[in-house]
Amino acid sequence: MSRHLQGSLFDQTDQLSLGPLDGIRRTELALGAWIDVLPGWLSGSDVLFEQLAAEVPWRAERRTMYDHVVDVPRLLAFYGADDALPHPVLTQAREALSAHYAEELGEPFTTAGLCYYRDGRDSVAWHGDRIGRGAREDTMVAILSVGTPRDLLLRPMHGGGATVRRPLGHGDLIVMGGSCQRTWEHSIPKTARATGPRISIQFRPDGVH
Ligand SMILES: O=C(O)CCC(=O)C(=O)O
Repeated sequence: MSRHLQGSLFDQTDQLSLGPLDGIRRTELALGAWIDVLPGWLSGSDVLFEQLAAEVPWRAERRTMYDHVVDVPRLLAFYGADDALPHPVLTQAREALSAHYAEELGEPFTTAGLCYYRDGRDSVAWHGDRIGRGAREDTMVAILSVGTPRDLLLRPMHGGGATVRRPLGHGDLIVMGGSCQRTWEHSIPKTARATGPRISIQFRPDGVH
């Protein structure tokens, strides 16, 4: 299952470890939305990529688009609040995020959604995480990325603002917060460039999808 991953030149350790979250940098977006970004939060991230690619029970989904049924262009896995995560470092990451944002979020991160982008043809279209409470309430979605960086784009949902672009891979962390899921949307566009595989792990509080 694992596609060829060109490892990071800057992260050559096999030792998986999470850095402190104090260095995370916030960028305020318009309309009460913000993103926090911490490049290289996880060291040894190529090891985690290989393990997740090989061991997670990835699901290929299909969905109806107009009158066609099409493949969802990425592989997926979902871990509910009571499910054991596929690697202990992900449990540590979820605990560290829950502790760091406890006061601001007021509840822990509980679930983990995993997406596997096999190459540049895999993608996710513009959307906000608005199935559930994200449609009505401010919340947070924290995404840890491993493997080859791909651009995450963000834009205001109703237009009128510049698109924000953040390349994410090799252990990078982004947290989307405030009204981000309601007032902004995000995507991972396809790319024609030769691109290696990436896995994203999204931590969300209960009831946010
Ligand atoms: O892969 C990513 O970083 C974004 C994933 C995402 O937006 C989603 O699955 O809702």
